[in-house]
Amino acid sequence: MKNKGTIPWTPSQTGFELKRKASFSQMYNEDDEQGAARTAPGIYSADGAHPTNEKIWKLMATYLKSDVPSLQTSIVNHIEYTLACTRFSFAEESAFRATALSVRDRLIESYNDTNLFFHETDCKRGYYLSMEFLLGRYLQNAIMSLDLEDNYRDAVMDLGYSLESLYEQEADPALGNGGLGRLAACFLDSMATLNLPCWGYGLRYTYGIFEQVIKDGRQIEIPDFWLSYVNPFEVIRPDVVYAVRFYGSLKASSSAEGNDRAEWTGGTLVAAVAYDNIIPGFDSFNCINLRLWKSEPSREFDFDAFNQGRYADALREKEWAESLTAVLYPNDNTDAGKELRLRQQYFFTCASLQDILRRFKRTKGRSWDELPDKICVQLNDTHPSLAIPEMIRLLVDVEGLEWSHAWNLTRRCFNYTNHTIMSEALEKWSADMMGHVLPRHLQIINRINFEFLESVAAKWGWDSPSISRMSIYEEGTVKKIRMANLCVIGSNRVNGVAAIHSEIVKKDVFPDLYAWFSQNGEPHKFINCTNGVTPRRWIHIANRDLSLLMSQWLGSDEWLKELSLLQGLVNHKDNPRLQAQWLEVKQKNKRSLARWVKENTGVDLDEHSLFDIQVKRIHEYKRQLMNALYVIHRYLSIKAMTSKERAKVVPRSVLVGGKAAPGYFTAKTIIKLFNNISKVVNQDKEIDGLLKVVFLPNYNVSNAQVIIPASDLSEHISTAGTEASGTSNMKFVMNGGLIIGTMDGANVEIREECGPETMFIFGAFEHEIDLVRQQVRSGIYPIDSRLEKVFSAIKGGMFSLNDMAAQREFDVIVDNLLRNGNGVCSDHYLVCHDFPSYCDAQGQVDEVYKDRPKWLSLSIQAAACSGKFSTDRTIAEYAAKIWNLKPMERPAPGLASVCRTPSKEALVSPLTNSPATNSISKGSPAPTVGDVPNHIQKCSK
Ligand code: NBG
Repeated sequence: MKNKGTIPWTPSQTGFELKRKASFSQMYNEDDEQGAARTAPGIYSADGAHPTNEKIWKLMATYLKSDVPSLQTSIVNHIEYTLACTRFSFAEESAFRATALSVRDRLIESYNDTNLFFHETDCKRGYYLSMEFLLGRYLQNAIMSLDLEDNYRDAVMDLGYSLESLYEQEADPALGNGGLGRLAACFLDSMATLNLPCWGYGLRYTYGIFEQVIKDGRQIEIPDFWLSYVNPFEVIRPDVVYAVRFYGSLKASSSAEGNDRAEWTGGTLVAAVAYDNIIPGFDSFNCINLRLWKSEPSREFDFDAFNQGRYADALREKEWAESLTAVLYPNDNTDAGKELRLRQQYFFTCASLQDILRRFKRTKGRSWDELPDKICVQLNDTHPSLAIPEMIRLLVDVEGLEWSHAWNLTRRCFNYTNHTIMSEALEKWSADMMGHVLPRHLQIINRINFEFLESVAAKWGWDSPSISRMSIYEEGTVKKIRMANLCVIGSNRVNGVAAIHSEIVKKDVFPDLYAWFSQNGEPHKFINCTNGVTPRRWIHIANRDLSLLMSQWLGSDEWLKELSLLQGLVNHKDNPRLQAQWLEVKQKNKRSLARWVKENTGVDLDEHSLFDIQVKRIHEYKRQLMNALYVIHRYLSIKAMTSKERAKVVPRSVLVGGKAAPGYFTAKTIIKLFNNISKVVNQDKEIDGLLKVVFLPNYNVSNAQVIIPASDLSEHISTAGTEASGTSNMKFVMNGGLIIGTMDGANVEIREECGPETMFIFGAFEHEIDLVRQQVRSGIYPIDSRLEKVFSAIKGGMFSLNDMAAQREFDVIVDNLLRNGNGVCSDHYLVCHDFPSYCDAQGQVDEVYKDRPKWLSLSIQAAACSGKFSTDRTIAEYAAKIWNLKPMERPAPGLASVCRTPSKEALVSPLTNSPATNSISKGSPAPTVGDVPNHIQKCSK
């Protein structure tokens, strides 16, 4: 992401102060040699475990300073002492790494002190378990969050580098597939910013999502070895290691309650090693953690095998262990169903839960009954669902609790978010495979299921048809375990990710479970928490000019923490001055994207054309195909026009990007179709300037930061009821792009918030879909004449580029859309049905775009009303409705002239203002946001 060119408004030049409460640039005193004072261990705790080593104490009594010379010293120190480069000659990549390490130093201090605060106040903790975190680049976000942009810019400039070009050096950590993983990353940002005592847990894949290269119009997958230059931000924890077992055998051991305890022995042990990634809050001194696990062999070599000359055998175990976290499964909204994936999932949940329980047990005198008051765990989709039986295993087999006690505690700790209604994504594991890989877990799942069904049968009878649908097991030739049912039964709350989706979850995905729990004591189990995105990354970093413009008109940048404040812009939406500035920012962003497109595809774009963008994973339900068909229609229409008619056409650049799962043939054909359309259209001199089509390669977070701010129009056109929420729709709107879309996912709520006039809505409604499909099956399915022409153009070879294989694939796609009737609905996603209304909506887009003041007014209105879609709102809802978690803002560090001191009288509890030896009695109030302890003492210099 680059911020090149002129920035329309510079706060400092106009005497405008953007003040942050948590500014690390203020953590030193110009006249003082020292940085701000750090907080003493024991200061918040009930039992006051004070430091004993005064020497260490004194050596580390203050924070690192972050003035320009201090940053420079820090950077060159890392250049020489960490990277072993010479200070006088180092490459830009080394400059990036050294800068990153200097940032990490500062993050570590805050992170340690935040942890100390959480630990000593013994607050309840939230854990977000996700197999995916699509973090995007780290450096800029960290420097921005620490409020050190100016200092770092000056510091590196003086060393001969531009901060922006250092940002470009960073690999994009892409440990996720799409929306679900990016949501998890936005959530972490908001958890830290809201000062919630939360941590994320995930896997440290050696290879993230593949890099997409387009060759001859087709997607080629290149492994993403993102660690080739190491990750300077992570902190390896060789001392935080857990053993994870696979396979093996079971021996029942006796207990008062019978056979509920088991001894699981043998099999293969793998080590899980922790890698910490510090997540800074914005305008807060809190830093939280994303702990990622890497798999390693439990012992390096099998020396016996090695000594007997079986070198390959000796290495096999190592390879086997390391393969666990080697690659992210590149599937989106589909279930891989492979044993390696099951092992990854177990490895992840086993290590995370051991870590969570270890932290819980660290406080002396704990009772297990406190567990649900001290921890809550969010399962990001079913991927971490083995955490439920794993918790029971740890409590029963390791900690010795009775089954019913363990089950009761477990159910109250877990919560499950459903992210999709695609049946192919609802994970089901073969019971045989589970029994082989995780014999104890199969046993535990059996018992959970049996007891649950027994309770249902007691009320509804064993012959109720609901029983088989509610069962965790799906009977059939291969008996399967429905992980989603396990999640619902084993969780306290179940949520969907947009209002419409949460309703579908209740009525279509889990209707029987919903009915059961509603009628049997858990009426509030199923809830909704609409997704969001973080405005820090998606406006302030991705679109700095817009961010500044918003602050300028609102008179403050408070909106970055309270996005609803953007509402204040609505009053100005028709102000010509704001409109002119708004347009200028948009044009500049379009120019940047045009440059990016030229560099990456060679295509020249007209920056004054309407930029129409659809970027997301390629999937039939998202209907990129319908977009392609419309582009062909538009192309054919322009070709058929007289020059007079052409003069009225709004020039368009249609940009489409996204990765297809490597094994998803149809999705890959759609990419090929777009690329062929692009070739044909862009080379056609006759329509030059009126239409351009580009496939944007390798869509990822960094590229999204360039792409999204440049859109005039973005496409969110899934068949109603299929897209759980979508989150890019929110990002586009915040950046002043209007939406063409269906009444699906979060589009529905965006329309509610921003006003129907800001969206171009079309297509069947969710409640109509079943009926339409029924009609299609019975043969009532007229094909629009415009679409017929498009089909004949494709079938006639207009886009084959003489590639017969491609032509056959395109034919199959068209044939499938047309194979309906006689009980068949092959156009499952109803492309043909929605096509005419889609064309009409596109026509309205052109009309509104011609009236530029009107378009700008709508664009400002939409962005101004997007406040609901900040993850700050989403996470505050999770905290209140699901986790029952309170903010725990760590007190602001003292200024340089004060220092921490371990002397008794100085140690005053932040909660009571009384000496810290006072214990925190149960029920004492948690510190509220803004409470600053009175523990900082003046140094007698
Ligand atoms: C995706 C949905 C999106 C949604 C994100 C985040 C999965 C399984 N689901 O619509 O398709 O926005 O989750 O909730 O990736």
